[in-house]
Amino acid sequence: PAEPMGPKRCGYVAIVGKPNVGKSTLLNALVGQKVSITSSKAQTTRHRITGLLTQGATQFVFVDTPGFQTRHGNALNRSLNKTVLGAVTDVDVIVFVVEAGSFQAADAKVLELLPKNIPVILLANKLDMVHRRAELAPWLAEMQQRHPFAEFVPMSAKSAKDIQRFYAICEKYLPEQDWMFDADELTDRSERFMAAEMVREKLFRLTGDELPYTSTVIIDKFEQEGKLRRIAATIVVEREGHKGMVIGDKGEKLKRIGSEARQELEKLWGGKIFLELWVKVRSGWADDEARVRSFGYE
Ligand code: GDP
Ligand code: K
Ligand code: MG
Repeated sequence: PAEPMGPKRCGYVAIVGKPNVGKSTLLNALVGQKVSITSSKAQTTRHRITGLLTQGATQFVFVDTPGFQTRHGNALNRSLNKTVLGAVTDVDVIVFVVEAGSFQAADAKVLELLPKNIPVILLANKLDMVHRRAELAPWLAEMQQRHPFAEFVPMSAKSAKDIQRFYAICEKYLPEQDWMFDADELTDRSERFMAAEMVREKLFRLTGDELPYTSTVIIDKFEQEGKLRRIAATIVVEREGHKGMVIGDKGEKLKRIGSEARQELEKLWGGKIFLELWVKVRSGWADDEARVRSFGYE
């Protein structure tokens, strides 16, 4: 490919905010591929996930983060918050995502944590859900009192047009320097990690409200023979009673979780997958520091 025009730029863009404001949806839209799982439930994102986009002379290193937890202080939540704090230092610009027209205590908590020496873009997401646009002006005036935001961007992470506009806004905060990743790389995460995440996404999407906060997924086996991948994973839940919710009537639920995860991973990687799922109870794992670490959390 031809050398890009102009000096190369490369920099880190951290995406932060309370749970469910659309951070991971934004990351995926910016990268143009699903690198971070999403659902309507809090705690879907539990890791710092890097999504890469190289466009023209610029390489964006977007960093998705868990939603900052302000409620329960168990070991898992403490680890999630540590991940958020670790992700906002040493970046070139921070994208603080809120729902357009709304600013609650949980948003304020996140804003408080942000380093004062890094520019912050206020991204007012889910604009498509705002019916009275006129009311956004006074809301914005209020927001500007809270922090000297570098930019204010009302948009929808689900609008391709808005995403296109966002690159130019973000780009000017990235320093002129050489790229850190290959131009075609999408994420710093492994296929093994992505497989566990995809199973967890389907688990979150297909089960009721209680389950997600106390379950996780570990990969027991990941083997590749040519284009075929053989994966075995275990869904870990906290209580015996949760096991039934994951397995479902005659195993229906578990089957569906497996088949939806498999289909999406096959599409992502372009090869066939054998995916085997197990369910295991580990009482109180989310409140056990050592277990939380052993399951791959920071
Ligand atoms: P996160 O917890 O901040 O990472 O949020 P997610 O990306 O997982 O999204 C939470 C929910 O908000 C999901 O159901 C998304 O489909 C939805 N969502 C994200 N962005 C938008 C948007 O711009 N408009 C609307 N209407 N929904 C959105
Ligand atoms: K979510
Ligand atoms: Mg997320």
